[in-house]
Amino acid sequence: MHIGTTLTQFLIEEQRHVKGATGDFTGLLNDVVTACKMISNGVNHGGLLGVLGAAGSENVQGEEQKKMDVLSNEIFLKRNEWAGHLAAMASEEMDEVYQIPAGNPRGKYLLLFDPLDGSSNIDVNVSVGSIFSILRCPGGENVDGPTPVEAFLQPGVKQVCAGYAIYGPSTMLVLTTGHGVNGFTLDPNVGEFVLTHENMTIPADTKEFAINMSNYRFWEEPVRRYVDECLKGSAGPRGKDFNMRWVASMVAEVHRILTRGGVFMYPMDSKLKEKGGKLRLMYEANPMSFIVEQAGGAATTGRERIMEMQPKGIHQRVPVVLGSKNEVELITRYHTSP
Ligand code: AHM
Ligand code: MG
Repeated sequence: MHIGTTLTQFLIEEQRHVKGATGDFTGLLNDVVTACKMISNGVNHGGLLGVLGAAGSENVQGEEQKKMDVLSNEIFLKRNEWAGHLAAMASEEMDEVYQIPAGNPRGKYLLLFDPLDGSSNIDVNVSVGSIFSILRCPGGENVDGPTPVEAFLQPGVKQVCAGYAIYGPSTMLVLTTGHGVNGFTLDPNVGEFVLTHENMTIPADTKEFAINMSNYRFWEEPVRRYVDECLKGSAGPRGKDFNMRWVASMVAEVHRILTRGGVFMYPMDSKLKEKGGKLRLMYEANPMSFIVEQAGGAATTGRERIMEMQPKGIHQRVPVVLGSKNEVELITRYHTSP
């Protein structure tokens, strides 16, 4: 593969290396990619299309939904329900599992997504993104009746593919199928994603961290210790000066880390105890962990590897520490053997 390869070409080439591949997975990814292009178009036109602002509803998590949240969710469902690649879908924006409508063929995969992550940023014209994860459905397309929620409750190590689209100054799609991470940029004149970032890797060391500092007083001791040490700079135990960033858009944060290294944390804190954390295991933490690990980084809750967790529910939340390997290992050590 070379710089300039289109995403369609890339997927077909990948499929050629898989013995007995039916083209189902390639077809599914094509539909996911089309959904991302359509959302990108909506996000880019923003106020011109009247899609900014609140929708006047709440999602299953009790969060205010933006018009673009609702629209993006609809786009993901409609693009992916018809082709026969999926047994069911699950979305951060929907309470229940979404069943493939009667009359449409069923397939062997499960699609999970956060249709518009970081959507609180959309009205202020800051980068947002879509995150997705693909699993195999146990029993495949031969399950009778509705696909049960239990089918989705697989640890992150079982993911077949994970990716995100970032709607920033340019729209990019970043993808892993377990053989490294590749980034594609949307050429708006042609309407195709083109390979621009081959084999993305995260350096093991960094001098940059990302955390919502306003939660300092709610954090647990290991996180305070880590951040305090970073803030002490070259005079402190870390012996180097650190820089801090917080976009409040996980996709933008992970993208920065894939580009130049760093560590991102949304740790456990005293006001999140009951919920289990801020970010969702199935739609945010698992797909981003898969991408980060495939790029040579690490991802834990502070205590355990995220991708090995046995999910208890589709909307489960978890603490997240991910990015440059040595930094994530240090933070995890502070939690596990203080
Ligand atoms: P969302 O899925 O409702 O958009 O929430 C997830 C977002 C992440 O993208 C981001 O890292 C975090 O929430 C920002 O949280 P905060 O508002 O505390 O800065
Ligand atoms: Mg989200």
